[in-house]
Order: sequence, then structure tokens, then C-alpha cells
Amino acid sequence: MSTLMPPALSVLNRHTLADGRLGAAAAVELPTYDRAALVPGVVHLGLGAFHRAHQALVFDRLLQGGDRRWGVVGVAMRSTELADSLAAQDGLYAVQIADQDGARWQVSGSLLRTCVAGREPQSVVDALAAATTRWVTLTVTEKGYGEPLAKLLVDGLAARRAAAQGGLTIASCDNLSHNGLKLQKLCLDEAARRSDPFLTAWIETRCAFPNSMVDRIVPAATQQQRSDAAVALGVQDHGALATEAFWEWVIERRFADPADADVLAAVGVTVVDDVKPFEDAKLRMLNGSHTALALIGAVQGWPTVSDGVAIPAIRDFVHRYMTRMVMPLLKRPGGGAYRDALLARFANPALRHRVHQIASDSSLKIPLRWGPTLRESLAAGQGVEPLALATAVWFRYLQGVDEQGQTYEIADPRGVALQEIAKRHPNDAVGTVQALLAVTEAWDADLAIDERWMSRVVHWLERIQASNVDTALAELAALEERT
Ligand code: CS2
Repeated sequence: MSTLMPPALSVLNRHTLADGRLGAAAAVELPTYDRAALVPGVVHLGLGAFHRAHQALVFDRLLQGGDRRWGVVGVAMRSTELADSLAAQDGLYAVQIADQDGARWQVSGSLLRTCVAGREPQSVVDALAAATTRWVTLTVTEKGYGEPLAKLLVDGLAARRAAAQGGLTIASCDNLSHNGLKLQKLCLDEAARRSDPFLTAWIETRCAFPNSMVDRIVPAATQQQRSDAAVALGVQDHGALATEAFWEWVIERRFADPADADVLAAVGVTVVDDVKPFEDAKLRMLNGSHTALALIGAVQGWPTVSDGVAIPAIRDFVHRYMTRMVMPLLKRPGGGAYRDALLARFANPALRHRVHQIASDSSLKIPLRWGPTLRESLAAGQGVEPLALATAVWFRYLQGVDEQGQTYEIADPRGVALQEIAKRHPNDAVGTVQALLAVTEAWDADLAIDERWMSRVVHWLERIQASNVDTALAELAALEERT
């Protein structure tokens, strides 16, 4: 007897978009512009979830407003799967935007085509050199800022110059401080290695590398989002994502085409002379808290950020960390409101943001997210307890097994080496802390010999090892009550 299978859903693509059936069951916002008339003006490197729910939607707004220049060529750096499934969907994908006020769906139309740098580097070079290209945006993560990226970009810029095209705005959108300056240096160093002074001068004078701060919480896509998308849209979408309503993009007023400042500002981008106060607030408050939450969650065994901030002791810890350690050092005004908004964003139950996702690459994130706060607090003689505890939690996390006895993978380029160090001194907090603070890629060299800092990390690691993170959090709360 044959089983009657339900008819397979069709896939999101330009035909299903055109036939008017999309989202019949729910409110879904669709591109209203003629995608065939769009110009590929942006090359984006790093086709992850973040770009597709952030810059790509800003470009979509510009396209909705009738400015056809913001179509995107999306470049995946290595992995082929997403780039190919998005290509099969004509670049269309849906984003669920959800928070306490409700949820809605939006289909983005800005992604025109995709390619994979590792598989077809020449396509990327051609796109960078194309006459219509005006912008390059990047989300290649902290570990992406190395030689392969420099080579790819400079190959493209050299081809562009050889073809006598105009300069570009090249905007890093990664969570690095001075991300534009870092990227510019990477490109200029690579051009210098090629001993081509004309290319160096061309990059210096024709290309703009604005520093920028981007913010939107976008967890890695899951099967759940694909199933929800199928229900909301009535078609299958292999690129479906979920995000929050909040987004922010603050960028310095340094563009190859100065008129872009007003164009971006009109759709909600904040254009400023100095991004530093915004970048500091975001990296130290949001990302700094995220990393602390992620490591505590991984060790205690709760799965997502919203699960964590629902626990009063965890919420209090993050609240106190931001209020006492981070906020006094910030220049962005409105610290209290920023903190409260962040706690509400962390609590968003629709996001299911996995702690192990955020804990990945911690050895690269911690120097950017905790390092400056720690340095400045120590220099000012201020308290450092929350970060000493968080650091001890990181060292405990490196054991690779949580407080329930569950083992987990440590996804970090230095993970194997760090885990080996963490396990070298079983039950010897002093030995562990000394060895791990001596890893100078993660900590300033002088921190490894700062007695006050070291003794506090040892204290918290001893507490955690003798008892657990909960006990340490309770002791810290009592300690801070008294001060
Ligand atoms: C997170 C960020 O994964 C992480 O490390 O801290 O991706 C964070 O969600 C974004 O920076 C929010 O803008």
C-alpha cells in the first residue's frame, strides 16, 4: 500500500515571489521594487546570518525607496552550502523579526547573486573591479582579518585600478575596535608587499575605510526557523533567519562618494565623525556581557542567553558588571537606558541565541570585549571582581565539561592549546591561572604579572572548583553589596 505524501512545498524564488501567493496566511513584507532593474553596487564578504539580517536589510530599505544602486553580490568566504542554496532561491530569503511586541516576516530582495571566495576567487575579483561596484562591506569575524582576506581584497583593488574604475567605500562591520583602520592597514601592508607604490597611493587616496559599529542580535539559523518560515510563507526557505527588531549601524563620515552620508542617514544609519564612543559601548556592554553570559551558561549547562537572564543571580551579575565596571568608563551618553535596553534584548525569548555559539572564538573576543575595561579599571584602581570571576569561568570552561558532567566542543582557533594548558594543572587554581594568564595573545603581558588581578582570578577559580559557579556568583553579590 502506498502512503499518500503531502505535496512538496515549492521553494522561495523569483517565480514564487512573482505569483503573489507568498505569505497569504500571514503579514509578510515583500520587495516591492523590480529586482531585474537593480544594479549590483555592493560586494559583501562574509555571507553569514548577521549580514543578511543587518546590512542587507538596510540596502533593501534603500532599494524600497527607489535607489537601485544597492544590490548586493554576497560572497561566502569558504562554505559553499549557504551560497548555493541562496543562489537556487535567486538570492531571496525571509527574516523573522520578533520581540516582546510581536513578530513579523520580511523577505529581503537586495541579494542579487552569491559566490564563494575559496571556490571562485576570480568572480570576487571581477565583482570588486566592476564598474557598478561602489561599496564593499565585510563580516568575516574576528579571525578573518589575515593574509587571505588582504590578498583577495587587494587583488580586486588592483584589478579595479587597472580597469580605471573609481575608488570604493570599504566598510568593515566586524566587532573589532577601529575595524576600518585595521582593514585599511591590512590592505596597505599587502599592497606594500607587492612593491607597487601606485597601487598603495591609489588605495590611500581613492578608497575610504570608515570605522563602523553594527548591532543586531542574529543567532545562527536553525531548522526551527526554516519550519516557521514554511508556515508563514507557504514556501520552503533554506535561508530563513530570526532576529530582533532593534538594529543600529553607526559609521564614520568617510565615504568614497561623500553623498552617501545623507543617503544612509535617510534610512536610519547614524553617520558620525567619531565612532569610538559607540563602538566602546557596544563592544564592552553588549559583547562583553554576551561573552560572560555565554561562558557561565556553557559551564552551568543552560542553553540560551534568554534562559540565563531569566535566572535572577545571572541577571544581577550582568547588571552589576555593566553598572559598576563598564558604564563609568564609557563616553556614550545614556548608559543606564542602554543597559536596560540590552537586558530586555537579551531576554527576548524568540531569539534562542545559543551560549555555545557566542562562546566560540572566545580567545579572540575576550581581548576586545573585556581587555580595555580591565586595563582601564586596574589603572584607575577600580574594582575588577566581575571580570575576575568571568575570567575564572572562562578557565573553567576550557575544561570542556560542564557542571552536570556533559562534555562539549571548544570552537576556538586556540582551543586545543588552551584546553591542554587548562588541564595541565588539575585542581591547582594557582598553576592554571598563572599558565593561562601567560597566554599573551589573550591578555596584555603585564596582566600576567599583576598580583592583584591574578590573586582575584585564583580566588574565583578556587571557589568554582571547590563548589560551583552559583556559589561564586552568590559570594560576589554579597561582596559587592557591602561596597
Ligand atoms: C555575539 C555577537 O556571537 C557573538 O559573539 O556577541 O554576534 C552579537 O550578537 C552581535 O555583535 C550583536 O550585535
